[in-house]
Amino acid sequence: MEKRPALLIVDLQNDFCPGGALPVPEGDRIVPRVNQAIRLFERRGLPILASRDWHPRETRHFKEFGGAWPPHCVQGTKGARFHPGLRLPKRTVVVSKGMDPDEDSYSAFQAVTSKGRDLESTLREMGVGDLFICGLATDYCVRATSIDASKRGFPVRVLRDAVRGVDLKPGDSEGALGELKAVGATFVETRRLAKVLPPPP
Ligand code: VGL
Ligand code: ZN
Repeated sequence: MEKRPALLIVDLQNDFCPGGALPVPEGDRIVPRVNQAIRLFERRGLPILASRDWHPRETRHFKEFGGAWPPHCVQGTKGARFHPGLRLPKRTVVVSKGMDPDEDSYSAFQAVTSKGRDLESTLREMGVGDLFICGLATDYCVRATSIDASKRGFPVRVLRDAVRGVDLKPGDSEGALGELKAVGATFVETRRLAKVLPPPP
């Protein structure tokens, strides 16, 4: 069967947006673009997936327990919810990661569905080829997810205007985009997305 493209929205959660616990500068600005991408995939009946950072209260991922980050995206909290402006269709496949208190888990390929299924087997079962990736943060989860996707044979297309980075060190996001290019990822602007997707039925 012909492979079909899918949209993967990475960690577009309250805590990664301005006002949240680990805000990505302008993280919320991408919401209208992501919604635009969702509409295009929805109209074509193409798979839509959303990952979420989903931590226990105590994890070595947090500063308090030896990690790098302030507490964020704690399971069941408001900060862990998807941004309220995000228009996820009911059929969206949500995958969660970061539940292991001993691991950082930046990649959505370390995430599982509500039934405990991993992302890779979920994508294969849906017949996914190209993976269109958007969301937060460019220099962490978007980076790790895109590198893993490439390694596993999914051609990666980053929605260039629908990602934002933390930039703990200035230039981290630009560096990450360079790395992604080096592993074969390509970039597309949301307004050009309709041109690179198969036409709607
Ligand atoms: C992320 C920092 C800490 C991410 C998750 O999803 O990019 N970044 N935890
Ligand atoms: Zn995290």
